[in-house]
Parts: sequence; structure tokens; C-alpha cells
Amino acid sequence: MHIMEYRQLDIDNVANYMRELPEMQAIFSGFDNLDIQEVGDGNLNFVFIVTNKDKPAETVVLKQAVPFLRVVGESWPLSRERMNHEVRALKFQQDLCPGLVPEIYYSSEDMSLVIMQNLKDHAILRGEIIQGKVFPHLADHVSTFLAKTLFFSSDLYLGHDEKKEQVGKTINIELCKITEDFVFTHPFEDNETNEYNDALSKEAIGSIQRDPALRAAVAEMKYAFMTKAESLLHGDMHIGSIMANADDTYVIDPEFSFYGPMGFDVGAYVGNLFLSYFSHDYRQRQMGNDPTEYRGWLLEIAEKSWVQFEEKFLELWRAHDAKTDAPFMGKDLDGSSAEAFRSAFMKRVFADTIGFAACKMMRRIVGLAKVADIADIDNAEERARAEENALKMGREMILNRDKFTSFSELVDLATSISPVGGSN
Ligand code: SR1
Ligand code: MG
Repeated sequence: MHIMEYRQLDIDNVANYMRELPEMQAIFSGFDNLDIQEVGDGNLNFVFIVTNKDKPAETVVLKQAVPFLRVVGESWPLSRERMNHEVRALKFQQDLCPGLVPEIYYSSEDMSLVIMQNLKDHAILRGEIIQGKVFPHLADHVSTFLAKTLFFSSDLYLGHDEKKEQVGKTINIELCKITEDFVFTHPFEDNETNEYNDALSKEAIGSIQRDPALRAAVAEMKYAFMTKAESLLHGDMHIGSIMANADDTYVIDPEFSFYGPMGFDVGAYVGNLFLSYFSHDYRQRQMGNDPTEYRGWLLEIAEKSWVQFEEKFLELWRAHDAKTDAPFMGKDLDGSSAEAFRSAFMKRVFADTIGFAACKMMRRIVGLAKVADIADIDNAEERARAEENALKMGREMILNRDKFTSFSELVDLATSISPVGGSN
């Protein structure tokens, strides 16, 4: 095997690197007239779009990890190991969910990079939602992705030995630590890395930093994140990790992948939709629209995504149990024990989903890494209103995470905090 020494690629040397790869020779008819753009807008890596100007259908995305956190710079070292996690997770997800994950053409551990399908007809979902676009298949596609990846990597499906081997292989110490700090710790302790909108009231910030019940609840979610090795998660399943158009949905960027609690992925996704909901009180009014329609769509999508996820997950589980000689709980002697277990299991995943969604929402308001939906609102008072609403919702969700009995109660909570028709 040819070992290549790591070097950081840039616009000037990408073409020469690619022309040596047989996998790229199979895609590109030539390497002398390439358009190469660095488009990485995430916090961690460099991303190049490479297109043959002579034949624009010949196009790929090259993503490379650098040995530091891009958003901070070389002063924050971060090993390139994260690319191995990303590639492993992409391959696992691709096998289960073709068409919902970009196709991989080439990957290199030495160079910490992956070359994959350029989703040139798709855009990052967060940006699209900020603009008020709707996606008819989003709930169906995301719920399929979540149900399949979370079920088929769990103990409900895998053999006891294989599951434990997978847990061992996918330990992702550094990126989990980022989540432990930036999702579950710093936002709630007035850490120096936090960033506050000046217009956000001290009371609102104090409501998540100085309430012992809330701090205890967040610590419980952090403990669950660190100890509940249920399934191979995406690990950063916010709406910036999804690319979509009217027909397709692709889940991208699984570098935070590790074995963790199922509700963490589901919660990240629905929590982000609630943040968008709060942002579109102002955003829809700014666009001159009655906010009811778009905000109603966001809530509908969040609810449908959970409901369809639960249905699909249970369907996979029942189908597997019907075929296997060794169901997880053993033989179901009177025919109802398996359903009792399933019902209790899904209730617990639901409570976890709510608790994790709440942490994800609150961290995006006061922590270092924001979401553009809210942080880019140009009016500080309006931004603070959306932020306070998100914090209120996050508080109620995490404190009562075991009490919600259906997703519609979360929708009711969101509309009681901020009516769907908007504030004015
Ligand atoms: C300091 S890194 C902040 C965030 O970027 C990633 O997208 C993850 O969400 C991480 O928490
Ligand atoms: Mg990312």
C-alpha cells in the first residue's frame, strides 16, 4: 500500500493531487482546466468544489480535515482523526440509506480527506429555511435516515459481540469533548467562550445558568450523552448538516459520529426546527408575509418527522423480531411483552429527544456556536425576542421532558410561547 504523507491541500495543489488518483481519472476526462473553489463554511474543515470547466458534469467535493479547529485557527489543535469517523459513518449510512447520503468516490486516511458527490443541485437546509423555502419530502426522508441508522446500529438488531466491537471502533474522544463542553457545559456556566446578544436580558440568561433544577437536568442529559452507547449517531444532526431540494434530501458531515443515545440525533434535528420557528416570527414579517403559513409548516415538519421516525423505527424492529430466532428480549410467551417493551422504549427515546433538543436550543443562544436563523436577525431587540422564546421553550422542555405524551404537546408549547401568527 502506498503511504502518502499528510499535507494540507489548497486551491493551487488540489488539481495535481487529484490527477494522480485512479478514482478521479475515472470521473474526470482531464485535469488541466478545473474550476476549484474553497467553500467550507463549517467550523472544522476545508471543503473544495472541483469542476471540469470543459465538462461541468465532471464535478466532485473534496473535504479535508486539518490538524486544528478551523473556526479558531492553529492555536486550537484538533487531530485529523475526525475524518476517519466521518468516512466510517458515511459508509455505514450510505449502505443503509442510499440516496440520503452523498456517494463516496475516494477517501484517504493518510491525507484525512474524502472525495464525494457534489450535491450541486441542492443547498444547505438552514440557508433555505432562513429564506422561507418548503421541502415536501423532508419529514419522510429524515425520518427514514434516523430510523434506519439508529435501529440497525443498535442492540435491537446487531449481535451482542458485533455491537460492542462497533462501539469500540467508533469512540470519538475529541469531537465528543467538543459537544460535552459546548452543548452541555459552557452555555450553562457563564463560560468565557459564551457570546451574548447585548439585548438579551440578564434574567433570560440567568434562567438557564442560575436555576439548580435546570442545571441538574442539563447535567443528566450530559451524563446520558456520555454513557448511553445505544446507536451509531450522526452526532451533529442540525439543519446545517442537511442538503436538500424539492425532491431530495442528503444528510452530510457526520464527523461527530459515535455510539450515543438515539434521542441526541432526533433532538438535534427537531430542536433546530423549533429555533427556526422562533426566528420566523420576525423573518416572515420582514418578508411581508403573514407568519402563520411558514411557521405552521415548520411545526408540522417537526411533528411529522418525529411521528414518522417512531413508526418507521417500530416497523423495522417488528419486522426484524418476526424473522430472528433471537429477539433482544427473548421469546414473547403471551404475545404482548414485546409490544410493552417497545412502547416503554419509545417513550424513553421521546423523553431523551426532548431533553437533548432543549440543550441544543439553549446552547445556540448563549454558547459560542450560533445558528444564523436567529443570530443573523438584523434587529437586536427582535433577535433577543426570538432568543428569549427559545430559552423559555428549552427550559420547559428539559424540566418536563418525561411528562410530554405526544409531539403535539411540544407544538402547543411552542405556540403558547410565540403564537404561530407572530407577535405583532
Ligand atoms: C466549537 S465547535 C462548535 C460546533 O460546530 C459543530 O457544527 C458542532 O455543532 C459543534 O458543537
Ligand atoms: Mg458540521
